[in-house]
Amino acid sequence: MNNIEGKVESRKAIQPPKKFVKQANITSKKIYEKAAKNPPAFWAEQAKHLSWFKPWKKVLQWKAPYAKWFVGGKINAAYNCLDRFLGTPTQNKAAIIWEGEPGDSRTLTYHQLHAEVCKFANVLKGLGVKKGDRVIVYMPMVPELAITLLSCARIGAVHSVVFGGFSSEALRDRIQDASAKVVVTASGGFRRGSVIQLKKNVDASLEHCPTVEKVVVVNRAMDPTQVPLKEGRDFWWHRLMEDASAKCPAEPMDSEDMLFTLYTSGTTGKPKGIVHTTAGYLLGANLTTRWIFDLKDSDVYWCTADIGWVTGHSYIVYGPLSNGATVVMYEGTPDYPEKDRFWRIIEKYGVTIFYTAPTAIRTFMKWGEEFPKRRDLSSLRLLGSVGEPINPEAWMWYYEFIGRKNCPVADTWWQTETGSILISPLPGITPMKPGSATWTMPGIKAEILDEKGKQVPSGSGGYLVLTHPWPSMMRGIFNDPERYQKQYWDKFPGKYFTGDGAKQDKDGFFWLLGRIDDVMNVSGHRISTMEVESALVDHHAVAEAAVVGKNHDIKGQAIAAFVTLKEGFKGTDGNEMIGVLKKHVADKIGALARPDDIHFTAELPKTRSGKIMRRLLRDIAEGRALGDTTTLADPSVVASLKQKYEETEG
Ligand code: 7RM
Repeated sequence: MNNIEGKVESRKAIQPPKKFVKQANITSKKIYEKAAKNPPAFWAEQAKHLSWFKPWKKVLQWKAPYAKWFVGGKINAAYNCLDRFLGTPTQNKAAIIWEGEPGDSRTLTYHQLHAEVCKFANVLKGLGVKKGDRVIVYMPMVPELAITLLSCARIGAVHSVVFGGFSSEALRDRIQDASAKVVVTASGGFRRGSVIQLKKNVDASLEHCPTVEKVVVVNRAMDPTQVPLKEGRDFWWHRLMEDASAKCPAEPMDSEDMLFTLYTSGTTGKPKGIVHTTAGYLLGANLTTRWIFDLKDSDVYWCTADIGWVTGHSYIVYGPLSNGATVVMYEGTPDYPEKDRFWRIIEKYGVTIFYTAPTAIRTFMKWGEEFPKRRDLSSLRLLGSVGEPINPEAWMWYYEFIGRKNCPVADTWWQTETGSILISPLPGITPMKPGSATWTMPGIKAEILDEKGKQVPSGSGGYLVLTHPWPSMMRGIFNDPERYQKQYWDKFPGKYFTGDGAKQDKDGFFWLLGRIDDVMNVSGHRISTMEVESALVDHHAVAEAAVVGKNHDIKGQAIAAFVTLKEGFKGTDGNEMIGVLKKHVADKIGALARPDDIHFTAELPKTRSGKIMRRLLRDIAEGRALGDTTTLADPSVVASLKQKYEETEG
């Protein structure tokens, strides 16, 4: 865990700007008390903001670890994002303002988005997709991606988005786990001016995925004549859309019907498919977007995440669209063609709400203020942060240079598993402490426990747990109920274990301390040490590997690998084996998992029972004095490793 004790808590809280408070959606702290008194009644009242085909009979049915919310209700997520705005003034408002990396752009009104979604829903039906079938989505950030999600939701198909930066092998594993019937992809996607060939990766995966019957390909970033389509299996998106009808009623779904799965890293090498269901998830996304981002009809809202991650699901698609908001969607990176691209986009579209990640903010800090200063950012009125703890320096920089001290900063804590934000300021009422995600949302109850399950005193670190069910909580791991139980519910029976460390200060503010398990957080991406280790030992030269996350100024954590090679292979620091292994990991998982450092060692430090002591490797990687080594089988191993490390790193 990072230690941010002391210094931070002594800072004075920053009050939200007066001008903001005056116009905020939520202006009274009473909402917390009201929700705490009877959470199900609170959620039931909030659920009335959604459009239902049939009201629920029972708000909550809870038998840990399984919750059912709004039992007996019928609802459709796509209907809530589209149809309910037809015939209202929102119909002709921009739903999505899309900007492509090369500078092309496209705007879809709610009316137009509805038509596109209906058409693609009919296309999916025509390809044989039925309610409950899984559709894998492997796409760049183009409007068709959002259209695909909503089309699945419309007909009750389960979407499972795989981030476009993942390799064909990672894609294959996810397609297989989901036993998907259809894959929706694009020929290619832009990344800093070069092209990533997504369809080519799909072709490689599908050699091992017999369940996939059809592939739909959006024409993007490549010469279409250079993209081979397999007869009978692969189809161009635009061809299928030509003949599709724009009439497709939304399927009334049970509240607890599956809406999507999304794969995320856990403590073992195998990614898990987090399951979310329709009504509870939609309520969480809808309510948190309206309250935390203080949405008004006139806002232009931009969340910079990729829809390949849960942040994009909840805060680009379902949350803002179910509120009738105008969403900016951007395909590229912040530094292409220049380091002011984000600020240009804010100026160009008059963005009012901006939601990004600490790793991006630290990068902007490094680039310097001159880039944001070049552009007019005066339209901004609210800032958000997500993905990892934001260090107070980055918070202050964001507040000062992007928000011009006029915008509250919402540091939002949540997880793929929680579906929506659970800890965050409500910007009109919550005082802010830079580095703290502040308070739990109304209706959410969290505790910080020690190893024995006892609550720790304020100011002490411990395990963050959630003690009561909430509507957007995960409903399980796809096809793996045992792992669900073991991972989240066994450590503290009856309570949801987040995997994060936290402490609460005397004013009740939460300070998140990072993961306490073997999950790394690299630039806001979750990667398990085991996943990278499996990729390394998969290489024929590697005998054994241990991976740790080490502190990194920009990325939060960087990946350091300690590798033992097989007899006959030579690894010296600086030799070509380092590059070979880094590339191997990038090919196996994706560029996001490429190790920053690889250290060769004849042996890894292990306990007498044979467990690799990662704690000591972390000490070495971060250049600290070694912690307790008394349980090691052979203390000389780690001592020589440390000495070698100090010699090479200077
Ligand atoms: C939304 C998302 C979840 C993990 C979570 C934390 C870390 C996310 C914050 C944060 C401190 C924050 N989903 N995390 N947001 N830590 N402050 N505001 O990131 O499933 O990909 O990751 O990310 O460790 O457990 S995720």
